[in-house]
Order: sequence, then C-alpha cells, then structure tokens
Amino acid sequence: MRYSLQAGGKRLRPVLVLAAAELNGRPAFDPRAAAVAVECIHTYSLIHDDLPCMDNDDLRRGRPTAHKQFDEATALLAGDALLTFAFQILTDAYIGNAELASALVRELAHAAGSERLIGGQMEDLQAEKCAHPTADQLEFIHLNKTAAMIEVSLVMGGLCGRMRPGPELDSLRRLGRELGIAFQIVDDILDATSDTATLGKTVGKDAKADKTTFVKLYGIDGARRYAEQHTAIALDVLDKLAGDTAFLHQLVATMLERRK
Ligand code: GRG
Repeated sequence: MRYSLQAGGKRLRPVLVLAAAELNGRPAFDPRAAAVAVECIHTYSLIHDDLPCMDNDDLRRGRPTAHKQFDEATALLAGDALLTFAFQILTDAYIGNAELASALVRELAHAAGSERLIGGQMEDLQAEKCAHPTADQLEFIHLNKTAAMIEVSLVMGGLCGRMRPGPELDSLRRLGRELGIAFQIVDDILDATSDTATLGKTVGKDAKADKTTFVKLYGIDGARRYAEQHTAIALDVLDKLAGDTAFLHQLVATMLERRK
C-alpha cells in the first residue's frame, strides 16, 4: 500500500478535492481526509489495472508495478486494502458530522462502483473483444473509468465546502466530466507520442494492441482538437461558478499541456 501510494503521481484528484473545497474561501470542513481517500481509490485502481489479468504492465509512476516489486497476491491485497481504507478514512475523519460523512461515502462508493469506475473497466475489457468499438462506446468507457474519479473529487471538495445538492454541485459534476474526457484524450495522445522515461509507465501499448483510443479514432491532431473542445466547455462551466475559480481555471487549462 505504501509502496504504490508513495511512488507519487500527479495527485490531480486530491488537488481537485482541495481546490473545490476552497472555491468559496476557507472550507467549512477540512478536506484533506477526503483528498487522501480519493487518492487511495485511484492508486488501488492503478495497482489492479496493472495486474497480468488486466493490462499486464511492468512500470507505474516510474517504478516496477506492485506485482513486479512484490507478487500478484500482494498487489491484489494492497489494492483491496486501499479500497477499503478509503472508506475507513472518511468515516474516521468525518465522524463528527454524520451528514457530511454519509454524503462523502455515498459519492465515492457510486464513483468507484459497478456503474462507474469498475463498470467502465469492464466495458473496456469487453471492447477489446469487439472488432470496431464505436466513438460512443469509447466515450462511455472513459466517462466512467476516467471521468468518474475526477468528477467525484470535485464533488467531495464541494461537499467539504458546504455545497448542497443543487446547481453548484451539478456544475462541479459537469466540470469533472468534461475535464475527465479531456484528461483521457491527452492520456491517449501521450501514449502515442511520449516516452516511457517521461511518463513513468510503458508507452505505445495501445497502438501495439491495436486498441481503440481517441488517437486511433481521430488521429493526433483530431484528438488534440477534441481535447481542446472538452477543455473549453469545462472552463466555461467553471467560469460561471461563484467564488474564486482562478486556481481551478489554471489547473484545467494546464492539463491540456501536461507532459506526463
Ligand atoms: C477492480 C480488478 C479491478 C480493477 C480496477 C477500474 C480499474 C481497475 C482501473 C482503472 C484505472 C485506470 C487505468 C484508469 C484510467 C485513468 C487514468 C488515465 C489513470 C492515470 O491517472 P494519472 O495520470 O496517474 O493521474 P498518476 O500516476 O499521475 O496519479
């Protein structure tokens, strides 16, 4: 658990939790536990995604993957434990506010469950058996596999900032969806154009496996334009939100230019 969590990574999701929590000034509730919980789920999903029965990867965050460093059983259990630990963190940290704790647990459970993160992963596995997955299928996979965790990070931050269900939280969800798809498109572009040393994970796997990606469907330039379109919508949604959106604006725009 420590090996994979402490390997680093961009920490995008926890930063989104903190940034959303601070949109309306000093947050009502400390968002740091929520931020760590999201990163635990994200790290678990990477450990399991790298397993031989999934993507079978040797390198992650610049280090051997957990099953390479230890063994498959240890990697499986580390992932399971991080998944469970996320909910332990939330219930322990927010025990003094049952309404907030249950809202955070509910959001995270939905995002990480069979209808979002795991559902997206399952669809991804099914699509590999399909000769020509469609653009709609690809969008569905990444709305769930990638965007769900980005979306829930913003929503959990909003909840820590005392946002209630309604237009503000709905805007954060929409922002997360658009940013999530843009993030995945850039991920596909980097897989096709970057190198293993820079990314800290094996590149070129999608093309080698002839996997349907945004790059395969639209080409590098087309994918880039598509990422720009989603980013523009994300920024538009963000700019209509009340509060100090400057940091999130810069973060969302920067994700389009990321190199890893
Ligand atoms: C339940 C068996 C089982 C597996 C779960 C859901 C799942 C497997 C895997 C999905 C994980 C995955 C690869 C999602 C794609 C999203 C993505 C581009 C992840 C990489 O995120 P970054 O670039 O990573 O933010 P860092 O390392 O920077 O945190």
